[in-house]
Amino acid sequence: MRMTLSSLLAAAAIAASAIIAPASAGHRGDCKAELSALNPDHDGTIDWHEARRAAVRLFHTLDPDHDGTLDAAELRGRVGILSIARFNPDRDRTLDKHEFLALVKHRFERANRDDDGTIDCRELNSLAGRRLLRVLM
Ligand SMILES: [Ca+2]
Ligand SMILES: [Ca+2]
Ligand SMILES: [Ca+2]
Repeated sequence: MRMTLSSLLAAAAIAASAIIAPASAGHRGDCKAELSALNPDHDGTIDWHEARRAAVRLFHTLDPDHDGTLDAAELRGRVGILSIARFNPDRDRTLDKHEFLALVKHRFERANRDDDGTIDCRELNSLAGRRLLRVLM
């Protein structure tokens, strides 16, 4: 039995797809870009007022059909289906602005380890901080 050209090409394609690009290293230790985008008063930390404003802006960016809700497709890569279910008390499979902000607030509080009301660079670089960032920008 001999391999056809197409089966060789298929095998090559499978081999190529197995090579996974290295995940981006992120901005470890340096959050200048995030802080300058999210922190208009330049005090080096993000307070809830600043986070909420960024979240509202993101909500409108992610909602191109302007129906006032975000579905799983619009939230892809930012909010998983389990989180959507958890912050969706009306069970309509979408998050309206009020529900979305409740989720953002929850992530903000998780990221704010020292409970001082603001997120500093170190907190932003934590796992909880990266999760917060995904719903801010
Ligand atoms: Ca600030
Ligand atoms: Ca809902
Ligand atoms: Ca803090």
